[in-house]
Amino acid sequence: MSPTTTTQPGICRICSAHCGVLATVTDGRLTKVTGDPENPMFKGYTCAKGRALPDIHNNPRRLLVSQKRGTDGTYEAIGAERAMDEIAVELQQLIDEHGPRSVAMYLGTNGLPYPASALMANAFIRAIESPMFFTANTIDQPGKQIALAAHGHWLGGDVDFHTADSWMLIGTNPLVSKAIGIPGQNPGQGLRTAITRGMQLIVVDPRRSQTAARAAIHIQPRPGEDVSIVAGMIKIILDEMLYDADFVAENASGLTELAAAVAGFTSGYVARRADIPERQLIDAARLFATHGERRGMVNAGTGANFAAHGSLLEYLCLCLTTICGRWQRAGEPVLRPNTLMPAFVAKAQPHPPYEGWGYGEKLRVRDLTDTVAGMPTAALADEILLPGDGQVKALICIGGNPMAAWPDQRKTLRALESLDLLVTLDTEMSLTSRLADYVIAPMMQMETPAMTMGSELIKYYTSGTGIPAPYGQYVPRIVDPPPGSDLTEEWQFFLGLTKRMNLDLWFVNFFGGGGGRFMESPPAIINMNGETTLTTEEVFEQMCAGSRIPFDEVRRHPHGKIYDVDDVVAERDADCTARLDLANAFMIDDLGAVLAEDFATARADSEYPFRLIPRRHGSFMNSSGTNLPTLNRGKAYNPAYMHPDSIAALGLASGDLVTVTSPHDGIPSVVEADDTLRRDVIAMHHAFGGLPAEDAEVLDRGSNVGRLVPTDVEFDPITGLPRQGNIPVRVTAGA
Ligand SMILES: Nc1nc2c(c(=O)[nH]1)N[C@H]1C(S)=C(S)[C@@H](COP(=O)(O)OP(=O)(O)OC[C@H]3O[C@@H](n4cnc5c(=O)[nH]c(N)nc54)[C@H](O)[C@@H]3O)O[C@H]1N2
Ligand SMILES: Nc1nc2c(c(=O)[nH]1)N[C@H]1C(S)=C(S)[C@@H](COP(=O)(O)OP(=O)(O)OC[C@H]3O[C@@H](n4cnc5c(=O)[nH]c(N)nc54)[C@H](O)[C@@H]3O)O[C@H]1N2
Ligand code: SF4
Ligand SMILES: [Mo]
Repeated sequence: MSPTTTTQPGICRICSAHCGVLATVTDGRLTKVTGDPENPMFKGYTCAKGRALPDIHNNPRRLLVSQKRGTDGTYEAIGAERAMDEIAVELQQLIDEHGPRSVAMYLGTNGLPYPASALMANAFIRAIESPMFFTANTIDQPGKQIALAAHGHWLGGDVDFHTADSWMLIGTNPLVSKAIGIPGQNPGQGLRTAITRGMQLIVVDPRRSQTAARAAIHIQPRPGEDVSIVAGMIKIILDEMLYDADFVAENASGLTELAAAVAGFTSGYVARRADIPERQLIDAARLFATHGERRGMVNAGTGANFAAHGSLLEYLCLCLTTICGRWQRAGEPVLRPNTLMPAFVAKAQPHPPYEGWGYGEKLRVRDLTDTVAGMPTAALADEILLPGDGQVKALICIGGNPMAAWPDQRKTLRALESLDLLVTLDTEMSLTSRLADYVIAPMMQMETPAMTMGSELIKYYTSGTGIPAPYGQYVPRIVDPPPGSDLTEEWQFFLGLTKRMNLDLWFVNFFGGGGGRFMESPPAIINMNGETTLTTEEVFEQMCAGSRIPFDEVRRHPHGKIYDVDDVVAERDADCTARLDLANAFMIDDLGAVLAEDFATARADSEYPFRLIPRRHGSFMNSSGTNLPTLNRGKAYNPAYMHPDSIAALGLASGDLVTVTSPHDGIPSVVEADDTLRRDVIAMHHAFGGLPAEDAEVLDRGSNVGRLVPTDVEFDPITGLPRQGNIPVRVTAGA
């Protein structure tokens, strides 16, 4: 019999680009994923991760049935419904005995592909009235939302990269990460076109990254000096009167205080501190402020955010953008009008600053609180370990991998092992699943209906993200779950618990983090009580109620469509008095603290002569996919990349086993020559490695960078984000 083959449009949601793809199913198996030339937004573009979706689906390590841990530590299969019965009983017991705060939830990066899952998980935790809802956001770049709260937003939205004259990227490599700045929809092509058009790119990165290699100016500083660099650029732009005085007079307050606060960051001082040519800093400031029609923005990424003072860095990026007047103005097109989310009126005016932290649930450690960025994930292990009222006893992890990705791996291990109940929803026996009482096996990307709402929503978290067009796509399930499997859609797991626990379940139709504060129409509340026969498509319909383009219309265009939304930014309201704040008291204080740092002594620490910085792997999304031979090409570890001269100076050779030691802990690794790095820097991909006892398997698993990071030594006092980058380390021979 000849095989039956169908090919139809799908959406890859491994990263926030949400590429429209073509998925081929042969005899009930996903066999091929390629770009979709008929997709008007992506025009056939995909990356290696998207094209590996068949291997990801058919991965022999994939869980096809949920697992339950026995008393001897081994796992056996359990039906999803049965697992829900047991988990509901255990959760109820914990809540009765210890209160709702004893149950916590953690949503990781694989919440993104399944918009109904994040929403329903959040609805569940609210239904049990636990405040302990955590996401990966607070170990990512929570300073972005903190900065927006402190500075205020521009209601006209972002400037378009595709028409900009200059752009500055700090500690981000969007050609690989597709995360920010250069729109993630074929960023290589987008950047090429922009440069041909005459756009001048400035990149600040201790590594000559793929993006930095294309820059007009690549500043290659010591890691962790981004605050000084941006403060120095602001000073030059103010001193030389290159800023947009009219825009500032009308829309901002605090210019005098900002000028005073950056006064100490002279170009000579910044050059010495960051170890960069003074001339380059001046050139970069002038270029950014004056090139062409003076359009373009500045965005920072994980590299810059992890190196301490992330909230301040993000705040200064907003200040630089604002003093140069780099926001979309009245009469210009709205860059990211919603499609599957509600229409809104973009206006050329500020939304004033608002309270961003210090409210809501208090953590029992480090004076941390809930914030606009969410609860501080770096403190969740402490909340599990610390006895007493409010102690967390149960954790539900959705599409996240704490053992691979949280800071302080040993502490995380102690915490997870001490839980009364650990449940993961994961496609495989991840490092975290291996400690879980129950592992719920979910359906995967092409087995579930999909839509692009997530790629619209992301713009509310920070500027420089999201699909820059009125684009939308919906696709139904493309392939059935494998024969013999017992898989659940994640949102149904939460609905299942809710029913068993007799809870009132309602959800807001999109899940907006801090950004929800400046959406025009409040999210609709949908009551899910008594729903028993709902499909994912129906949940999506509810989520899209009130969308700018009706869900039905989007559904009619399986290859995705860019809609003819002819929206321009409206004039400011006559009575608008709101102002963007250039001198938030916390931020100005923190800038003073940076200036007061004794940077020379900190650097002269001969015990830890290198600084370890993060970088993303082109083939993997964090810990996902690292065990797939098609993606890892036989190298399943994360090397310690070093400049060849530095390797030689240590008497080592590329490929040697080494130990990388920070003041907190040590990990094994393998050195690999990389001449794109500064000589005083080591770069490693995070989220690799096994459990601490498995260090000998470094060549098969890599090693865990998070183990080098303490959570309670240097951390952002608002978000709890520890210093996950610019980590002082030494490298010694032998693992
Ligand atoms: N030292 C250091 N630490 C870091 C970082 C760093 O650069 N350096 N980066 C930080 C950042 S930015 C982030 S976002 C976090 C990431 O933190 P996490 O989100 O916690 O980590 P991931 O590795 O992305 O976890 C993804 C999990 O989802 C599972 N998975 C894969 N596909 C699916 C699916 O379809 N459904 C479900 N349910 N699960 C699936 C994978 O098996 C894996 O266990 O880590 C942070 N930690
Ligand atoms: N292929 C792939 N794509 C991904 C991911 C992935 O794992 N793989 N992860 C996704 C996630 S969860 C996120 S949060 C985003 C992250 O997206 P990005 O923030 O763009 O992450 P990277 O690509 O690692 O780029 C960070 C850059 O910062 C530089 N850097 C390190 N330290 C410093 C410093 O102190 N100062 C400065 N100026 N630069 C520094 C590094 O050299 C690196 O080039 O990517 C997303 N996309
Ligand atoms: S860029 Fe992101 S969404 Fe597009 S194919 Fe690659 S992983 Fe998938
Ligand atoms: Mo992230």
